[in-house]
Amino acid sequence: MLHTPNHDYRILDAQGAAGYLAAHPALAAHLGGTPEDWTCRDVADGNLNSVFLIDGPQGGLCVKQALPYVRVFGEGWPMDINRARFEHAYASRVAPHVGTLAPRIHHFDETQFITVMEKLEPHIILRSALLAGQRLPRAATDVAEYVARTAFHTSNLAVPFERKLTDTGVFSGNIALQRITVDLVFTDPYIENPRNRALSPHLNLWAASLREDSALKADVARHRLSYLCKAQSLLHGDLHTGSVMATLDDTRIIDGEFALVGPTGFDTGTFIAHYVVAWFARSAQGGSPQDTASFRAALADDILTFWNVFATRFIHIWQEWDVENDGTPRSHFTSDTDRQALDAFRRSHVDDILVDTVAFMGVEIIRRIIGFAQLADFHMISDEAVRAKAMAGALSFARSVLLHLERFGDIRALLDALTEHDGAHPDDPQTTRSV
Ligand code: SR1
Ligand code: MG
Repeated sequence: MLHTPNHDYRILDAQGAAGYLAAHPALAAHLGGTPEDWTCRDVADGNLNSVFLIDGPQGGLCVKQALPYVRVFGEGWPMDINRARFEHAYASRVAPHVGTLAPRIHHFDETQFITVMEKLEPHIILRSALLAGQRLPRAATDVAEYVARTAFHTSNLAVPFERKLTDTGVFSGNIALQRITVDLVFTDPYIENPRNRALSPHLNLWAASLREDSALKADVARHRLSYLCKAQSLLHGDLHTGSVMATLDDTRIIDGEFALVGPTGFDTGTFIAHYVVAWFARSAQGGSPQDTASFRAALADDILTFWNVFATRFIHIWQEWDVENDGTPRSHFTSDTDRQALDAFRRSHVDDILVDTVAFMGVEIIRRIIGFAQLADFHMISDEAVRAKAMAGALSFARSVLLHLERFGDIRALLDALTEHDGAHPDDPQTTRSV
């Protein structure tokens, strides 16, 4: 039996979504005409929610509803629909800082857990673009800008701790989705769990090798604790290439339902992880060797750009910030020497975020191959043996990075390591452990 949060809650279908808009005159006015003139499409693509696009003679809208279960699994996996409230709270909290890097929200319904937002057109999901071999070079820069702004402005570097703790209080209520992350990202891939979907039998040895890797599990424990305890800034919490819609010259970040106050590197690391996955999957997606090499070079460039823009913009925003905060009180930094010391601290702070970024990237890659939530990047490869080889390369890279974090204080070292793991073999997980 389906547990719903209130008696009025109704799950929408495409017709219901159009009817919902028709019942709200301000929203219906966006579409123009009458409901008979409208077309409605179910475009749900993610794991959790319903999403509909409704077009009318004058415009379109996107209607998103939180379902009380995991959409791609069914009613057997209930899921708290209050996530929609946290997604809305997140969008509202970051809106003053991100401008048009997020879609415009027109309406939020606390009873039906429905968000009505701007229909993004002709934007496409960044992952779909990358899968089609299409480069959207602005995306990496824009997402870096988005993370730099949200991370800085929601941190103790920008605001009094009272404001920061208020955010922490609000988003610490997003318990159900933090539980998903703790389980699916940090825990399940290193145990036997029926939810795991490692490609069998090809990756059985890899899955066993991860379960038996004590050093790796201790490292992952450190990063899991960091996710739970390191309250640096408000995070998107699920910032992968499916959470970005873009054109050649416009980028929007969507889907902040996993929001929490946590380590900034979780957002940057998750985003980079999905470029790395695209890099490893590329060789098995059927292009010519030249196409593969040039697309991979572009992906590596995007990773470099993403990190460099994030680091530069984060420091610049911080340098320009002339408002009292509790992280770096102005009374401590008055002389030239003080200011030089502060600049050195800024650089070391961003260096620390890079260490976290690389670690969370590694954890995210592993869970996307061994765990429940898999990726089209690999699943579009129909030959399972070929798919397994591409996955083994990514696993080898991710594990090596996690075991040797000290080698990756520079983003270029990370990019250089990609090719070292490209030929990793699915049957031989141990050989690549020390690379
Ligand atoms: C049960 S939800 C699985 C995954 O989908 C979301 O996009 C998050 O990445 C989550 O881990
Ligand atoms: Mg999502």
